[in-house]
Amino acid sequence: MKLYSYFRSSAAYRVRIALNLKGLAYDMVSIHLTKEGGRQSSPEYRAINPQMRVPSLELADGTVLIQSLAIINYLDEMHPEPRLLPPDPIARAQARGIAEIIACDIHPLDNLAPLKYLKNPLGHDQAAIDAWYHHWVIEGFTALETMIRPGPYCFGGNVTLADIYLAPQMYNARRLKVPLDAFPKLVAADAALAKLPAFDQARPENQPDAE
Ligand SMILES: N[C@@H](CCC(=O)N[C@@H](CS)C(=O)NCC(=O)O)C(=O)O
Repeated sequence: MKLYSYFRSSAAYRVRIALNLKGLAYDMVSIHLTKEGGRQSSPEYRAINPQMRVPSLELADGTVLIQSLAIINYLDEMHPEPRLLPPDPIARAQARGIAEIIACDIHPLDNLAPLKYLKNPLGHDQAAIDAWYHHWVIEGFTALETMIRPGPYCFGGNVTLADIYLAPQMYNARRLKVPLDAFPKLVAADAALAKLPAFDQARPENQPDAE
């Protein structure tokens, strides 16, 4: 398998964690998201992923999957162990709910493309863009803080989809200097996850394209 990734992309980071948890080997192709105006916009990459975003996962037969949640669900269906969703339907829905708050309600507002759009054409300065970023992370994290039950991960002693989404979003929040004092449960779960090799190896600074 070939993963089109970028070291700082939190969506690619999620897929790297899932691949590591499943023990699946892959080749990594780095798509630099800012050099030359963003290489995700090149015609070559557009032919691979029409949305021009990372991650994309190319399977052995050349099929390309896009969107981290779809990719992770595919990996979980094809390689059920270790399972990424709790067996109990209620716990499963709760784990998915956490992943979706991050995937659907935090990350899309704070992603590269909308932040660039706030700057140009909308004309906002960096302080306003940073305030926007912090606002949506803090709003989402405030909900997540009441929802997780660290023990030590988001839902007890087994890593779930919720953890795969939490760790990259915490990395992003730290990088953009969002204060995390109000989120001790999220910080504790993230610290426990950081000790797992699958999470550590997926960290941006441990990627071959890290800068
Ligand atoms: N919902 C998508 C998000 C993919 C995405 O937006 N990736 C970002 C990096 S985290 C990207 O490639 N951005 C490029 C751009 O905005 O031009 C997923 O979960 O895979």
